[in-house]
Amino acid sequence: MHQSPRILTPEQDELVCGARGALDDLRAALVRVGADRQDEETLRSSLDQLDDFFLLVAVGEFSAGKSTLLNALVGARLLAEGVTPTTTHVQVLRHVSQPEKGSTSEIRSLAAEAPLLLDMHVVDTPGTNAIIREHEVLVRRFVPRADLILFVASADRPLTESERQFLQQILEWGKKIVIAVNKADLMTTSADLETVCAFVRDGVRSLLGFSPELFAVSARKAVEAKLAGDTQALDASRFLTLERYILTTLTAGERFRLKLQNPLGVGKRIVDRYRSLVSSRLDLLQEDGRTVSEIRSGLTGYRQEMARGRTRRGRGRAGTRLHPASTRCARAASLDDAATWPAAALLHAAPRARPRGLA
Ligand SMILES: Nc1nc2c(ncn2[C@@H]2O[C@H](COP(=O)(O)OP(=O)(O)O)[C@@H](O)[C@H]2O)c(=O)[nH]1
Ligand SMILES: [Mg+2]
Repeated sequence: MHQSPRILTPEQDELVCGARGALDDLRAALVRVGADRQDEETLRSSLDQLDDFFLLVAVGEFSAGKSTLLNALVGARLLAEGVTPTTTHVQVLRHVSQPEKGSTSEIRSLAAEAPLLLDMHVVDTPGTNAIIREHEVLVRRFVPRADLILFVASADRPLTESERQFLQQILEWGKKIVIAVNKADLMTTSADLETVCAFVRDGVRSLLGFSPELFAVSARKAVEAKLAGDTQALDASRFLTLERYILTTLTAGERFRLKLQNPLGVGKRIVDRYRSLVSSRLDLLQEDGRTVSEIRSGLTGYRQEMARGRTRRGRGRAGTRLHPASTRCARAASLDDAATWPAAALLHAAPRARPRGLA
Protein backbone atom coordinates (compact mmCIF):
# COMPACT_ATOMS: atom_id res chain seq x y z
CA MET A 1 0.00 0.00 0.00
CA HIS A 2 1.45 3.38 -0.95
CA GLN A 3 1.42 5.90 1.80
CA SER A 4 3.74 8.37 3.41
CA PRO A 5 5.96 6.77 4.65
CA ARG A 6 5.28 4.00 2.15
CA ILE A 7 6.25 1.15 4.49
CA LEU A 8 3.64 -0.63 6.55
CA THR A 9 4.23 -1.40 10.21
CA PRO A 10 4.21 -5.15 11.03
CA GLU A 11 0.80 -4.65 12.65
CA GLN A 12 -0.61 -2.98 9.52
CA ASP A 13 0.94 -5.68 7.37
CA GLU A 14 -0.82 -8.32 9.44
CA LEU A 15 -4.15 -6.49 9.11
CA VAL A 16 -3.77 -6.30 5.32
CA CYS A 17 -2.95 -10.03 5.17
CA GLY A 18 -5.98 -10.87 7.32
CA ALA A 19 -8.28 -8.74 5.15
CA ARG A 20 -6.89 -10.29 1.96
CA GLY A 21 -7.43 -13.80 3.34
CA ALA A 22 -11.03 -13.07 4.36
CA LEU A 23 -11.87 -11.44 1.06
CA ASP A 24 -10.23 -14.23 -0.95
CA ASP A 25 -12.49 -16.65 0.97
CA LEU A 26 -15.44 -14.45 0.06
CA ARG A 27 -14.45 -14.55 -3.62
CA ALA A 28 -14.32 -18.34 -3.51
CA ALA A 29 -17.74 -18.40 -1.84
CA LEU A 30 -19.13 -16.09 -4.53
CA VAL A 31 -18.04 -18.55 -7.20
CA ARG A 32 -19.79 -21.37 -5.30
CA VAL A 33 -23.12 -19.52 -5.10
CA GLY A 34 -22.90 -18.60 -8.79
CA ALA A 35 -22.64 -14.87 -8.05
CA ASP A 36 -22.86 -12.12 -10.62
CA ARG A 37 -19.51 -11.74 -12.47
CA GLN A 38 -19.68 -8.00 -11.90
CA ASP A 39 -19.69 -8.49 -8.10
CA GLU A 40 -16.68 -10.80 -8.28
CA GLU A 41 -14.90 -8.26 -10.46
CA THR A 42 -15.68 -5.35 -8.10
CA LEU A 43 -14.33 -7.31 -5.16
CA ARG A 44 -11.21 -8.34 -7.07
CA SER A 45 -10.40 -4.80 -8.18
CA SER A 46 -10.99 -3.35 -4.70
CA LEU A 47 -8.52 -5.96 -3.38
CA ASP A 48 -5.99 -4.96 -6.04
CA GLN A 49 -6.39 -1.36 -4.95
CA LEU A 50 -4.95 -2.15 -1.55
CA ASP A 51 -1.62 -1.74 -3.35
CA ASP A 52 -2.60 1.53 -5.01
CA PHE A 53 -2.45 5.13 -3.86
CA PHE A 54 -5.05 6.48 -1.48
CA LEU A 55 -7.89 7.77 -3.69
CA LEU A 56 -9.81 10.90 -2.77
CA VAL A 57 -12.75 11.15 -5.16
CA ALA A 58 -14.81 14.33 -5.60
CA VAL A 59 -18.43 13.64 -6.48
CA GLY A 60 -21.60 15.73 -6.65
CA GLU A 61 -23.96 17.21 -9.17
CA PHE A 62 -22.50 19.02 -12.14
CA SER A 63 -21.60 22.66 -11.56
CA ALA A 64 -21.41 22.20 -7.78
CA GLY A 65 -17.78 23.25 -8.11
CA LYS A 66 -15.89 19.92 -7.92
CA SER A 67 -13.25 20.83 -10.49
CA THR A 68 -12.78 24.30 -9.00
CA LEU A 69 -12.41 22.82 -5.53
CA LEU A 70 -9.77 20.31 -6.66
CA ASN A 71 -7.93 23.09 -8.50
CA ALA A 72 -7.91 25.01 -5.21
CA LEU A 73 -6.56 21.93 -3.45
CA VAL A 74 -3.63 21.53 -5.84
CA GLY A 75 -3.19 25.30 -6.27
CA ALA A 76 -3.38 25.29 -10.06
CA ARG A 77 -6.08 25.63 -12.74
CA LEU A 78 -5.54 22.13 -14.01
CA LEU A 79 -9.12 21.01 -14.42
CA ALA A 80 -11.60 22.80 -16.67
CA GLU A 81 -14.26 24.78 -14.80
CA GLY A 82 -17.57 25.86 -16.27
CA VAL A 83 -21.29 26.35 -15.83
CA THR A 84 -22.14 23.59 -18.28
CA PRO A 85 -20.94 20.01 -17.73
CA THR A 86 -17.32 20.37 -18.81
CA THR A 87 -15.74 17.12 -17.67
CA THR A 88 -16.64 14.07 -19.66
CA HIS A 89 -13.90 11.90 -18.18
CA VAL A 90 -12.94 10.77 -14.75
CA GLN A 91 -9.68 12.69 -14.24
CA VAL A 92 -7.00 11.41 -11.89
CA LEU A 93 -4.45 13.89 -10.58
CA ARG A 94 -1.06 12.42 -9.72
CA HIS A 95 2.26 13.97 -8.74
CA VAL A 96 4.58 14.93 -11.60
CA SER A 97 7.24 12.59 -10.22
CA GLN A 98 4.99 9.59 -10.74
CA PRO A 99 4.71 7.73 -14.03
CA GLU A 100 1.42 7.82 -15.89
CA LYS A 101 -0.58 4.69 -15.37
CA GLY A 102 -4.15 3.63 -15.91
CA SER A 103 -5.42 6.09 -18.55
CA THR A 104 -8.30 4.65 -20.55
CA SER A 105 -10.95 6.09 -22.82
CA GLU A 106 -12.92 7.00 -19.68
CA ILE A 107 -10.10 7.84 -17.28
CA ARG A 108 -7.56 10.57 -17.93
CA SER A 109 -4.42 10.98 -15.83
CA LEU A 110 -3.02 14.49 -15.23
CA ALA A 111 0.19 15.45 -13.41
CA ALA A 112 0.66 18.34 -10.99
CA GLU A 113 3.37 19.60 -8.62
CA ALA A 114 1.25 19.71 -5.46
CA PRO A 115 2.97 17.92 -2.50
CA LEU A 116 -0.47 16.58 -1.48
CA LEU A 117 -0.32 14.30 -4.52
CA LEU A 118 2.70 12.49 -3.12
CA ASP A 119 0.40 10.94 -0.52
CA MET A 120 -2.81 10.48 -2.45
CA HIS A 121 -4.37 10.62 -5.87
CA VAL A 122 -7.23 13.02 -6.32
CA VAL A 123 -10.06 12.18 -8.69
CA ASP A 124 -12.45 14.56 -10.45
CA THR A 125 -15.68 13.07 -11.74
CA PRO A 126 -18.09 14.44 -14.35
CA GLY A 127 -20.86 14.73 -11.78
CA THR A 128 -24.14 12.99 -11.27
CA ASN A 129 -26.95 14.54 -13.18
CA ALA A 130 -29.88 12.86 -14.74
CA ILE A 131 -29.40 14.88 -17.93
CA ILE A 132 -26.23 13.12 -18.96
CA ARG A 133 -26.79 9.50 -18.08
CA GLU A 134 -23.37 8.21 -19.05
CA HIS A 135 -21.76 10.65 -16.58
CA GLU A 136 -23.89 9.22 -13.85
CA VAL A 137 -23.00 5.64 -14.79
CA LEU A 138 -19.31 6.54 -14.86
CA VAL A 139 -19.40 8.15 -11.43
CA ARG A 140 -21.34 5.28 -9.89
CA ARG A 141 -18.82 2.85 -11.34
CA PHE A 142 -15.98 4.82 -9.82
CA VAL A 143 -17.40 5.12 -6.31
CA PRO A 144 -16.39 1.58 -5.20
CA ARG A 145 -12.74 2.48 -5.90
CA ALA A 146 -12.71 5.55 -3.66
CA ASP A 147 -11.06 5.52 -0.23
CA LEU A 148 -12.57 8.87 0.70
CA ILE A 149 -15.48 10.60 -0.97
CA LEU A 150 -15.49 14.37 -1.05
CA PHE A 151 -19.14 15.16 -1.65
CA VAL A 152 -19.45 18.65 -3.12
CA ALA A 153 -22.81 20.41 -2.79
CA SER A 154 -23.61 23.95 -3.83
CA ALA A 155 -24.76 26.41 -1.15
CA ASP A 156 -27.39 27.83 -3.51
CA ARG A 157 -29.17 24.48 -4.08
CA PRO A 158 -28.31 22.37 -1.03
CA LEU A 159 -29.20 18.68 -0.85
CA THR A 160 -31.40 18.05 -3.85
CA GLU A 161 -33.39 14.84 -4.15
CA SER A 162 -30.85 13.26 -6.48
CA GLU A 163 -28.03 14.21 -4.10
CA ARG A 164 -29.88 12.45 -1.29
CA GLN A 165 -30.25 9.29 -3.36
CA PHE A 166 -26.61 9.38 -4.38
CA LEU A 167 -25.43 9.84 -0.78
CA GLN A 168 -27.41 6.80 0.26
CA GLN A 169 -25.75 4.70 -2.45
CA ILE A 170 -22.29 5.87 -1.41
CA LEU A 171 -23.00 4.83 2.14
CA GLU A 172 -24.08 1.37 1.00
CA TRP A 173 -20.53 0.93 -0.27
CA GLY A 174 -19.22 1.67 3.22
CA LYS A 175 -17.34 4.79 2.16
CA LYS A 176 -16.08 7.56 4.36
CA ILE A 177 -17.79 10.78 3.26
CA VAL A 178 -16.72 14.36 3.83
CA ILE A 179 -19.07 17.12 2.71
CA ALA A 180 -18.06 20.44 1.18
CA VAL A 181 -20.80 23.06 0.93
CA ASN A 182 -19.29 25.13 -1.86
CA LYS A 183 -20.04 28.63 -3.18
CA ALA A 184 -20.22 30.02 0.36
CA ASP A 185 -19.56 33.44 -1.21
CA LEU A 186 -23.06 33.38 -2.72
CA MET A 187 -24.57 33.65 0.75
CA THR A 188 -25.01 37.28 1.66
CA THR A 189 -24.66 36.85 5.44
CA SER A 190 -22.82 34.33 7.59
CA ALA A 191 -26.17 33.57 9.26
CA ASP A 192 -27.54 32.47 5.86
CA LEU A 193 -24.50 30.28 5.35
CA GLU A 194 -24.92 28.75 8.79
CA THR A 195 -28.60 28.02 8.01
CA VAL A 196 -27.62 26.24 4.78
CA CYS A 197 -24.92 24.21 6.57
CA ALA A 198 -27.34 23.23 9.36
CA PHE A 199 -29.88 22.16 6.70
CA VAL A 200 -27.31 19.98 4.94
CA ARG A 201 -25.94 18.57 8.21
CA ASP A 202 -29.45 17.67 9.48
CA GLY A 203 -30.46 16.24 6.12
CA VAL A 204 -27.37 14.05 5.94
CA ARG A 205 -27.75 12.97 9.57
CA SER A 206 -31.33 11.82 9.03
CA LEU A 207 -30.35 10.16 5.78
CA LEU A 208 -27.17 8.40 6.85
CA GLY A 209 -27.60 8.23 10.62
CA PHE A 210 -24.45 10.16 11.48
CA SER A 211 -23.04 13.67 11.19
CA PRO A 212 -20.22 13.76 8.68
CA GLU A 213 -17.44 16.33 8.65
CA LEU A 214 -18.81 19.32 6.81
CA PHE A 215 -16.91 22.33 5.48
CA ALA A 216 -18.41 25.50 4.01
CA VAL A 217 -15.98 26.86 1.42
CA SER A 218 -15.64 29.12 -1.55
CA ALA A 219 -13.52 27.15 -3.99
CA ARG A 220 -13.55 29.91 -6.59
CA LYS A 221 -12.21 32.48 -4.11
CA ALA A 222 -9.63 29.96 -2.90
CA VAL A 223 -8.21 29.31 -6.38
CA GLU A 224 -8.07 33.02 -7.12
CA ALA A 225 -6.38 33.74 -3.78
CA LYS A 226 -3.84 30.94 -4.19
CA LEU A 227 -2.92 32.00 -7.71
CA ALA A 228 -2.58 35.64 -6.56
CA GLY A 229 -0.67 34.62 -3.40
CA ASP A 230 -3.25 36.57 -1.35
CA THR A 231 -3.27 34.96 2.11
CA GLN A 232 -6.04 37.22 3.44
CA ALA A 233 -8.36 36.32 0.61
CA LEU A 234 -7.45 32.66 1.11
CA ASP A 235 -8.45 32.93 4.77
CA ALA A 236 -11.73 34.56 3.75
CA SER A 237 -12.45 31.70 1.33
CA ARG A 238 -12.73 29.32 4.36
CA PHE A 239 -10.85 26.81 2.27
CA LEU A 240 -7.95 26.29 4.67
CA THR A 241 -10.02 24.32 7.21
CA LEU A 242 -10.94 21.76 4.55
CA GLU A 243 -7.38 21.69 3.22
CA ARG A 244 -5.96 21.21 6.71
CA TYR A 245 -8.41 18.37 7.31
CA ILE A 246 -7.27 16.60 4.15
CA LEU A 247 -3.57 17.27 4.76
CA THR A 248 -3.23 16.74 8.47
CA THR A 249 -6.30 15.11 10.01
CA LEU A 250 -5.97 12.40 7.43
CA THR A 251 -2.70 11.15 8.85
CA ALA A 252 -0.90 8.15 7.38
CA GLY A 253 -2.59 5.95 10.02
CA GLU A 254 -6.05 7.29 9.21
CA ARG A 255 -5.44 6.88 5.49
CA PHE A 256 -4.35 3.30 6.14
CA ARG A 257 -7.57 2.67 8.07
CA LEU A 258 -9.72 4.10 5.29
CA LYS A 259 -7.80 2.21 2.61
CA LEU A 260 -8.40 -1.05 4.45
CA GLN A 261 -12.02 -0.14 5.09
CA ASN A 262 -12.54 0.18 1.34
CA PRO A 263 -12.39 -3.51 0.26
CA LEU A 264 -14.00 -4.53 3.55
CA GLY A 265 -16.93 -2.20 2.85
CA VAL A 266 -17.25 -3.56 -0.69
CA GLY A 267 -17.10 -7.12 0.71
CA LYS A 268 -19.77 -6.36 3.30
CA ARG A 269 -22.10 -4.91 0.69
CA ILE A 270 -21.69 -8.04 -1.44
CA VAL A 271 -22.21 -10.33 1.57
CA ASP A 272 -25.43 -8.48 2.45
CA ARG A 273 -26.58 -8.88 -1.13
CA TYR A 274 -26.06 -12.64 -1.26
CA ARG A 275 -27.13 -13.43 2.29
CA SER A 276 -30.80 -13.27 1.31
CA LEU A 277 -30.21 -15.43 -1.78
CA VAL A 278 -28.42 -18.11 0.24
CA SER A 279 -31.07 -17.96 2.94
CA SER A 280 -33.89 -18.47 0.44
CA ARG A 281 -31.99 -21.44 -1.01
CA LEU A 282 -31.65 -22.82 2.50
CA ASP A 283 -35.41 -22.46 3.08
CA LEU A 284 -36.05 -24.36 -0.13
CA LEU A 285 -33.60 -27.06 0.88
CA GLN A 286 -35.35 -27.50 4.23
CA GLU A 287 -38.67 -27.74 2.47
CA ASP A 288 -37.19 -30.37 0.14
CA GLY A 289 -35.91 -32.25 3.17
CA ARG A 290 -39.42 -32.33 4.63
CA THR A 291 -40.87 -33.55 1.32
CA VAL A 292 -38.25 -36.30 1.14
CA SER A 293 -39.12 -37.51 4.67
CA GLU A 294 -42.81 -37.39 3.77
CA ILE A 295 -42.20 -39.51 0.68
CA ARG A 296 -40.01 -41.92 2.62
CA SER A 297 -42.67 -42.45 5.25
CA GLY A 298 -45.28 -42.77 2.49
CA LEU A 299 -43.21 -45.48 0.85
CA THR A 300 -42.78 -47.31 4.12
CA GLY A 301 -46.55 -47.19 4.66
CA TYR A 302 -47.15 -48.30 1.11
CA ARG A 303 -44.76 -51.25 1.45
CA GLN A 304 -46.57 -52.29 4.59
CA GLU A 305 -49.91 -52.01 2.78
CA MET A 306 -48.49 -54.04 -0.09
CA ALA A 307 -47.26 -56.69 2.27
CA ARG A 308 -50.67 -56.83 3.96
CA GLY A 309 -52.39 -56.87 0.52
CA ARG A 310 -50.25 -59.79 -0.59
CA THR A 311 -51.17 -61.62 2.57
CA ARG A 312 -54.86 -60.85 2.01
CA ARG A 313 -54.65 -61.83 -1.68
CA GLY A 314 -53.02 -64.99 -0.47
CA ARG A 315 -56.18 -65.49 1.46
CA GLY A 316 -58.22 -64.84 -1.72
CA ARG A 317 -59.04 -61.05 -1.41
CA ALA A 318 -57.91 -58.46 -3.97
CA GLY A 319 -57.55 -54.65 -3.68
CA THR A 320 -55.31 -52.28 -1.79
CA ARG A 321 -56.03 -49.00 -0.03
CA LEU A 322 -53.09 -46.68 -0.31
CA HIS A 323 -51.61 -44.79 2.57
CA PRO A 324 -52.58 -41.15 1.81
CA ALA A 325 -48.96 -39.88 1.74
CA SER A 326 -47.97 -42.51 -0.74
CA THR A 327 -50.36 -41.43 -3.50
CA ARG A 328 -47.67 -39.15 -5.05
CA CYS A 329 -45.45 -42.07 -5.73
CA ALA A 330 -48.04 -44.75 -6.27
CA ARG A 331 -47.29 -44.99 -9.97
CA ALA A 332 -43.58 -45.36 -9.32
CA ALA A 333 -44.25 -47.84 -6.59
CA SER A 334 -46.19 -50.06 -8.94
CA LEU A 335 -42.81 -51.03 -10.33
CA ASP A 336 -41.16 -53.77 -8.42
CA ASP A 337 -39.02 -51.94 -5.96
CA ALA A 338 -40.06 -48.30 -5.77
CA ALA A 339 -38.85 -48.07 -2.20
CA THR A 340 -35.26 -48.17 -3.39
CA TRP A 341 -35.75 -45.18 -5.78
CA PRO A 342 -33.75 -42.18 -4.69
CA ALA A 343 -36.13 -39.69 -3.13
CA ALA A 344 -34.59 -36.91 -5.22
CA ALA A 345 -35.71 -38.68 -8.39
CA LEU A 346 -39.24 -38.76 -7.06
CA LEU A 347 -39.09 -35.03 -6.41
CA HIS A 348 -38.60 -34.48 -10.14
CA ALA A 349 -42.18 -35.62 -10.49
CA ALA A 350 -43.29 -32.46 -8.69
CA PRO A 351 -41.02 -29.66 -9.91
CA ARG A 352 -41.31 -26.38 -8.05
CA ALA A 353 -40.15 -22.85 -8.70
CA ARG A 354 -36.60 -22.40 -7.45
CA PRO A 355 -34.92 -19.06 -6.82
CA ARG A 356 -32.56 -18.05 -9.54
CA GLY A 357 -29.49 -15.90 -9.08
CA LEU A 358 -30.04 -12.24 -8.28
CA ALA A 359 -31.21 -10.13 -11.18
N1 LIG B 1 -19.69 31.81 -6.84
C1 LIG B 1 -18.97 30.71 -6.91
N2 LIG B 1 -18.90 30.02 -8.04
C2 LIG B 1 -18.15 28.90 -8.07
C3 LIG B 1 -17.47 28.43 -6.94
N3 LIG B 1 -16.84 27.29 -7.27
C4 LIG B 1 -17.13 27.07 -8.56
N4 LIG B 1 -17.91 28.03 -9.04
C5 LIG B 1 -18.41 28.19 -10.41
O1 LIG B 1 -19.36 27.16 -10.67
C6 LIG B 1 -19.26 26.74 -12.03
C7 LIG B 1 -19.05 25.24 -12.07
O2 LIG B 1 -17.81 24.92 -11.47
P1 LIG B 1 -17.09 23.55 -11.78
O3 LIG B 1 -15.92 23.49 -10.87
O4 LIG B 1 -16.83 23.39 -13.23
O5 LIG B 1 -18.21 22.54 -11.31
P2 LIG B 1 -18.26 20.95 -11.49
O6 LIG B 1 -19.18 20.69 -12.64
O7 LIG B 1 -18.83 20.44 -10.23
O8 LIG B 1 -16.88 20.49 -11.73
C8 LIG B 1 -18.09 27.50 -12.63
O9 LIG B 1 -18.59 28.61 -13.35
C9 LIG B 1 -17.30 27.97 -11.43
O10 LIG B 1 -16.60 29.17 -11.64
C10 LIG B 1 -17.55 29.18 -5.75
O11 LIG B 1 -16.97 28.86 -4.71
N5 LIG B 1 -18.31 30.32 -5.79
MG1 LIG C 1 -16.06 19.53 -13.34
